[in-house]
Amino acid sequence: MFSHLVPLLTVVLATISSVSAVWPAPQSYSKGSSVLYLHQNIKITYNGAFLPYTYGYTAQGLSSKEIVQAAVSRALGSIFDDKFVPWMLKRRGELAKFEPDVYKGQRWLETLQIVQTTEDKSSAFKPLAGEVDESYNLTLGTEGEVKLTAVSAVGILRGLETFTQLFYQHSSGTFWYTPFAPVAIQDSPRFPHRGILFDTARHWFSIADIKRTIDAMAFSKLNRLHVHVTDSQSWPLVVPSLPELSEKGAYSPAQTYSPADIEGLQRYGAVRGVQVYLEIDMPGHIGVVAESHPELIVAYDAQPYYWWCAQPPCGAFKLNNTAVDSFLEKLFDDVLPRVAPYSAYFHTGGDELNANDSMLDEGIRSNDTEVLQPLLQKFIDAQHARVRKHGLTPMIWEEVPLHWNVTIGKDTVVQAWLGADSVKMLTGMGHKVIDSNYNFWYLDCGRGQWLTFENGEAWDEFFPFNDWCGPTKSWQLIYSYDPIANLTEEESKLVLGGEAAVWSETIDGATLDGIVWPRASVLGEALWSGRKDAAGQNRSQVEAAPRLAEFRERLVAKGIGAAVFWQEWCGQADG
Ligand code: CP6
Repeated sequence: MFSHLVPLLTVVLATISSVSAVWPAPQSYSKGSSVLYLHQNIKITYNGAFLPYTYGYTAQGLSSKEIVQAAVSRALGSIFDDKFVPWMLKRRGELAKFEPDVYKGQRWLETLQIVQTTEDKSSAFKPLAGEVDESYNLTLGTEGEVKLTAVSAVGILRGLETFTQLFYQHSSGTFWYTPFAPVAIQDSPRFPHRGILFDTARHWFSIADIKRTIDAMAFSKLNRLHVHVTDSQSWPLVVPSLPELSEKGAYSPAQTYSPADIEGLQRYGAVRGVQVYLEIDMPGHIGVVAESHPELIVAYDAQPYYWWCAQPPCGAFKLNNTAVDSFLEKLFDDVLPRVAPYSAYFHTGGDELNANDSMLDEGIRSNDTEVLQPLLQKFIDAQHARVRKHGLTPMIWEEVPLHWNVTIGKDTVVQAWLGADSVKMLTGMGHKVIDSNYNFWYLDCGRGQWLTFENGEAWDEFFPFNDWCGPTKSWQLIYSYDPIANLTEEESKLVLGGEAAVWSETIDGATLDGIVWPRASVLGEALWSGRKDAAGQNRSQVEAAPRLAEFRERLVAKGIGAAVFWQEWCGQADG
């Protein structure tokens, strides 16, 4: 019955012994079969000068040198501390065939020469898409000479992540080696915006959870963490000039983010080449503000919820209201200057606004889109003017221009989620776009998010699957999606990249890692390497699978609880 699977399995097994599991795949990669051992006191030079490093060193400022220094400390730490033995070759005695004989002709890698060819601009650690060149060249000669060259410090960070993936710990315990010398890698990202959307409103996540996520992102060459920090369910963001928002709106006093927490996360990301930026979703998805400012919100308690919003509780800002406007002036004047030193962007939401909400607004009393459109236009214009005034670039969900016909600036980045047609339309209109196609890149799907009921009565018989967007998006499905597949060259240029969505209705800190990893790393390869290989062919999941399996083991070695995606047997060496 399963005989059709046999050829496929054979192909998978045949590729494994030659794996060198760099993930995401570099644009160009050649390797040999000579062994080089990594010296534990390896000397590092940075632009010709000796670069001291200590394990656990963290950058204090944001100078290029400190950032490179900290990245070197982390890279060597992960090689020497993660204790990563090549798992797929150690099964059933295969390790002996793969591992070098430590008593024969050792060549040592004693110096790593790092060269950065241009000075970083002041915006280097909070870049707009395309503002920082992340490319790098990495060569390891057979005599142990190693050179990493990049245009920017962030490029050096990317190259160091690749460097760590070339090494294994020897099973004897005291040697670290690469069996792939000589190595020549030239690498650069296909898309500048490679992110994760992280919802901290449906569930609150600890700072440790978010930092661990940033670690795994940097390892996967993902570079944007979009924090969807508020929604109708909770307001964890402490705003000093409006303390009642989190006092009344957080799930508990402990489940909040202080300004210092946010700044700490932004700095943690910045030194790893991951920009952390915030979204405060409005005018919908903001019901929780009614806990402290009921006069600004409509439909918070409206029933049944599905007449007013996509998921309970509802709640939207009144669209044409001076009190709302002064509130937002105060909110933005507090939040935006705090995040601006570390973000280029601020996302003002705009998704899933339900026209019925304004029927409950005593100043409007209408759900006629002809009436609402100019009011929404004015609302968006005002918020985006505030974002720009504080030196940030606005981001927004696709419904604002596509569903509501609101005109937005050409600087604004539009986040699409409803499908490839939206990307086509938006780029056709000349907008910059990031793609979060929910049919492929929503990591929360397929988890029974919904309790379908009315008046206390369950609809179990009608909706036993209880999903908005199930089934679960497999890594293969995530891998298969090409955000530019049906676009013209002109349109493709406007696609800055994409984000995997981690909506957190059914995710908390205890289950986070296994839901996000390694699937977000698969998005990492789709956006860093691109869907197509150098020959213009779609990348093969058969080639990717063993590499991803090794990458997943490296994530686990770093303390990330990444999910398993095939049985152990599949990773065995042939022969
Ligand atoms: N929350 C917010 C959500 C979703 C969106 N916005 C969402 C909608 C549909 C699916 C999954 C998530 N939970 N604020 C849409 C962008 Cl299938």
